[in-house]
Amino acid sequence: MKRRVEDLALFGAAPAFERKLHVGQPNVGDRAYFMQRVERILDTRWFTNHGECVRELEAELAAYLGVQHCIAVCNATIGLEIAIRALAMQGEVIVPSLTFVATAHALQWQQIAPVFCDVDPATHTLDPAQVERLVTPRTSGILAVHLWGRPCAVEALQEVADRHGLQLLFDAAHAFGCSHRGRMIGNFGRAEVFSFHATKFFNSFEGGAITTNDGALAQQIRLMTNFGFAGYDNVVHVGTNGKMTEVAAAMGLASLRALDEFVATNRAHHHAYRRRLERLPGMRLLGFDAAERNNYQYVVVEYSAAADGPTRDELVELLWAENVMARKYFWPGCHRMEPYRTLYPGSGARLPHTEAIAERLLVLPTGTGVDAQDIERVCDLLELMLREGAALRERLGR
Ligand code: T4K
Repeated sequence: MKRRVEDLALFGAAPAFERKLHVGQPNVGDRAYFMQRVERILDTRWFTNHGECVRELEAELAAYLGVQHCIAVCNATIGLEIAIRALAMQGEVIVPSLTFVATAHALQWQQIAPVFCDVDPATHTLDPAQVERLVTPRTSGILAVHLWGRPCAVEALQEVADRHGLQLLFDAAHAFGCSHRGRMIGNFGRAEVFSFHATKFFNSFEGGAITTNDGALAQQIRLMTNFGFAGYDNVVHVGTNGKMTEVAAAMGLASLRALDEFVATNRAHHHAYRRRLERLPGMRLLGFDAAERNNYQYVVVEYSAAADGPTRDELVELLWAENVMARKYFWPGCHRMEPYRTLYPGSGARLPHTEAIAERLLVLPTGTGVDAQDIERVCDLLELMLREGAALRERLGR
C-alpha cells in the first residue's frame, strides 16, 4: 500500500524524528578507558607539550598506518599550514575547489594562491590531466584531497609532480583508515594530513596528525609544531603552536580502541542506504572500492532531480523540517566563497564538473549516533519526497 505524505507527518504535525540526526555527530570510543586516562592526566598534572598520551597516540597511529613518522597536531587546518610551510610551498599551489574551505584557507593564510582545479566526475578527486594544464612557472606544489575518504589518483599526481618538480601534499582529513592499492593512506606524497575533528568518525575532540616517511621532514615539522624548540630555551626554527593536548590524545586513544566498531557500523549503514537508495530515481550513492580498506564515514548521494521532482535544495529543506540535518557538502565550492570569489574571479570557467557536482550533492547522517531503523525512516522520507514532489512543493508555498 502506498504511504501518503500525512503518514510521515511531513509539515504540520511533529517532525519524523524527535531528535536531530546530524551529519558528523561524534562517535564516542571506549568511555571507561578515556575516563581512566583523564584521571591520570589530572593526577600527574601533565596536560600538554608532547606528554604520555600524545606519545602513545603517535606511536599507535604510526603502527596502524604503517608509516614511519606521525606528528599529532591540534587540528588539521594548522597541520596543513605547517606541512605547506615545511615543504616551502609558495606562489601558486594547485588544489581542488570541491573540498572543505580549510584546504584553500591553509594556503591563502600564507599568501599562497590556491589555483582551483576541476575534479574527475567519477571520483570527485583532482583530475591529473587538468592539474598538468594549470602548472605555471609560479607553481610550487599540488595539494590534493582524498575526498570522502576515496583515494586520489595518487600515482598519476605523483608523476605530474615529479615531472614539474612540484611538492605533493595530501589533505587526508577524510581518509583515516582507508587504503590505496593495499597501502594505508598516510604514506603518499611528501606528507599527508589527517583530521580528528569531532565530526570525523575517528575523533580526538579537535585534532589531527601529519604523517610522512621522510625523517628530515618529520623532524622539521615536529619543531614547527612546538615554536621551533629543540629543548628548553633552545629555539632552532621558526614555529607555531600546533600541539595536541593530552586530553585530546586520550580521546584519540579511546577512539582507536573502538575503531573497528566504528567502521563496521558505518559499513552496515552504507549498505543499508544502498539497498534503499538504488531503487530511487535520480539518486546515486557514491561507492567505495571493496578491495580496499574504507571508513565509510560519508554517505554521499549525487541527486539529479526529475523535471517535476523536488530540487536538491528543496530535499534538504524538507529533510531539515523532519530533523534530518542532511548537508550540501561542499557546496558551492571554495572558488565561489570569499575571499576566493573576489580574488580569483575567473576560476569557475574551468570548473564545470565541480560546479555541476556541487549542485547535486546530498550527504546523509551515519555513524554510531543513528541505527538501522533511523536509516530506514530517512529512506522512507526520501522515497515519499520524490514521489510526492509536486504536492510537497505546494506545501512549501512554491
Ligand atoms: N580538510 C578537509 C577536506 C576537511 O573536511 C576538513 C574539516 C579540514 C581539512 C580541516 O580539519 P579540522 O581543522 O577541522 O581538523 C565540519 C567540521 O567542523 C570540519 O572539521 C570538517 N572538515 C567538515 C567536513 O565538517 P561544518 O561546518 O559542517 O559543521 P560543524 O563542525 O558545526 O558540525 C556539523 C554538525 O555536526 C553540526 O551541525 C552538529 C554536529 N555536531 C558537531 C559537533 C562539533 C555534533 O553533533 N557534535 C559536535 O561536537 O564542518
